[in-house]
Formats: sequence, structure tokens, C-alpha cells
Amino acid sequence: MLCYDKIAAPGRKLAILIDPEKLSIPAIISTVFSANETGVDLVLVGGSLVSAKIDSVIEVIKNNCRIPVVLFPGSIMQLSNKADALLLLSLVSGRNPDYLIGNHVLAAPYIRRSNIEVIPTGYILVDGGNVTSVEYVSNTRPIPADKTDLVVATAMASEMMGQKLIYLEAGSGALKHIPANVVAEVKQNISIPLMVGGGINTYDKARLLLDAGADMIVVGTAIEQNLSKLGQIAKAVAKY
Ligand code: 1GP
Repeated sequence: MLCYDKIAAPGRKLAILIDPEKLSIPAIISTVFSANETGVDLVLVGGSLVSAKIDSVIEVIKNNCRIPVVLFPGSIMQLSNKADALLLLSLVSGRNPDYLIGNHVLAAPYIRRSNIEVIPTGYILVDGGNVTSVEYVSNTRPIPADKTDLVVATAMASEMMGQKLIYLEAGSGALKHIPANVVAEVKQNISIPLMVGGGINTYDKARLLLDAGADMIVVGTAIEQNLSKLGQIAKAVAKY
């Protein structure tokens, strides 16, 4: 099954984010075991800094679980042909051409040769109450969280331009997750799947955003800090 079909399948889904620079290999193995037990649907791998060990991290993950592994690259230095799929992120909330198309041009021949499944993704950064790595590194401004109309229009434009997935991002470690009303409005105005991440660190927040219409939520920092949180958050995704 293609990773995209998994994301687009009906029902609530949970992805975890593993940043190779933030977790040791033993910690990654523990995380993956826990992900297996809690029914995690997808493992995203990526981060803001260059990781020399991205290939080996993906191999470790794949050797310890059967959950699809999807690249979530912070830069072209985080590509790998070991993963099952690639979120080809276009940072459509920003106006930095490198993150809209420039890096994609540089990476396209490598991506084509690697034969990896490509998922074109409209990546929308919304203000989460603090300056996150993605804002700083991409040198773009997030959309203010109360400008729901701008977030919705950005998501609509992404779909019209051919993106197959929308990722609403408050940024890793965001103080405030994407507001539920923003998730709901975006969901009502697009027909492609919706992923939501950034600052989701409790069952209640996960539940709120899934109830609002997120097809898949992404959790990173919470489980980096306390792996036992994964079980709690996963309950919000329990298949009804
Ligand atoms: C970051 O959306 C992901 O790109 C996950 O965010 O680390 O805050 O869970 P957190």
C-alpha cells in the first residue's frame, strides 16, 4: 500500500516524528517499540539540522517495526532512499523561493533516481506563540493564528496548484497548537488529506484536533521528552 493511501484512508491517524539529531539510537528503538504497541500509523523522520546518520536511523526504524517510514526533510541534506516515501514540502505560508521551489529543483534528479514515493505537500506554518526552528531556519513568517481566512486560502491555493496533502504546522515545540477552528475551517474547504502538527502533547489536544477534522496528527517533542505520553495520545486516535 502506498503511504499516501494510508494517509488518505478514512479514520483518525497518528504519526510520530523522529528527529535523528535529538534521539539516540537506543531511544529511537524504544520509541519504535512503543509505536508498534500503540498502533502508530506512520513514522516521520526529519529535523532542522543536518544529520549524518539519517540512513542508519531509517534502517534501525525499519528493522524494528513495519510502520511506513516517511521523510519529512528540513533540507535537501536530509534525503535518503531508504525511506518508503517523501513529503515533498513546499512552504506555501512563506515567501522564500528556496523553500517553495528552489530546493525541489536541486533535489529532483536525486529523488527521481531513488524511486521513492513522492507526496507533494502544501506545508503551512501558523504562529504557535513562539519562534520555532522552522520559522528561523526557513527565514519565513508564519501566518498569524487568528487569520483563519488566510490559512484557509493558502490551503485552497495549494490544492488548486496540485498539492496532494496539506500539513498545518505550528512548529516543533510550539507553545500553542493549531487552533481547532482553523483545523475545522481548512478541512471544510479542501478535499485532500489534512495533517496537523506542532505542540500536540496531551490526549485532550490530540482529541480536540482530530474532532476538528485532522486526518492525521503528528507528535514529536512530547514523546522525545516522555515516551509514556505516546500511549495516552494514541488513545485519542482509537479507531471507533
Ligand atoms: C514538527 O509538527 C511536528 O514539525 C511535531 O511538532 O515536536 O511539537 O510535536 P512537536
